[in-house]
Amino acid sequence: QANPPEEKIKTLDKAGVLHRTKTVDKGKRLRKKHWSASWTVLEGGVLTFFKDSKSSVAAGLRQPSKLSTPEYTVELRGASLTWAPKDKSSKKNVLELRSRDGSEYLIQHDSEGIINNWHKAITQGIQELSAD
Ligand code: I3S
Repeated sequence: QANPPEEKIKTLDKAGVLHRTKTVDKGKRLRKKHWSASWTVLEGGVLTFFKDSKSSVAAGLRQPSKLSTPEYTVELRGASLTWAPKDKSSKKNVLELRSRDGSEYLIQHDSEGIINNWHKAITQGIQELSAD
């Protein structure tokens, strides 16, 4: 059966484990990068990075409401996503997400296929929101 529109918005778009680090906090560049592997969820125009990967993955797959507190939530409305320039990281397959509030995040996965899928999904999320 068809879901009412308000429920459709909350449909899970994508979830998985990504490496990520925050580089700018509301316009203020952070001194050090702290990369960590984190369970990441794209849902309803919001990208959420959870604190750690392992416990969150197990809990989140069983019962999403039991997920640990998010470490960062990024509103995709007004955000932009690009491939990170080489000077931002020596790692391969790095995306740079800039949020409307002037924060920046690097997102990375060793698999080109996986990072390409995230690139598509986040870009689509941003476009859907700006179409409103
Ligand atoms: O921009 P940086 O300083 O080259 O970033 C690296 C550091 O965050 C480093 O931490 P330590 O300074 O504690 O070693 C990380 O381990 C590296 O991964 C960071 O560089 P990459 O190029 O991997 O983003």
